[in-house]
Amino acid sequence: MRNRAMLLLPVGLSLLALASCIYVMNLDPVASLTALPVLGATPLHVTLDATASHDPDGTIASYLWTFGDGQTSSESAFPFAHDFTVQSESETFTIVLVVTDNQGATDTAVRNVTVNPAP
Ligand SMILES: [Ca+2]
Repeated sequence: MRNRAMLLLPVGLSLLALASCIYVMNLDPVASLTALPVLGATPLHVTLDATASHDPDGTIASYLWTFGDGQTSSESAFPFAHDFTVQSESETFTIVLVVTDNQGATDTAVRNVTVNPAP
């Protein structure tokens, strides 16, 4: 009887550890963005698309875009456009997309867009 208890204890502890592992396990989402075009004259009308973003074990709960020009957006993944403008000098803007999955994990994708002054 005592031998059986000593055998079952580690098995029980292992199962408990495994269960808690599965409970907290969350695969990170994958952020993916396309920006077109990435080079052009001001005002540059850039189409942004994050539909390739996904979460392997859940869903993407939110999207946060930072355009590098002081503006942000929480648009969904569906394609939308953002206008980039410069004055007299060329400028490169860094677009950052942060996706958050349904369990709070995040991933980031980055693209640069260069805008030249009007010819
Ligand atoms: Ca996940």
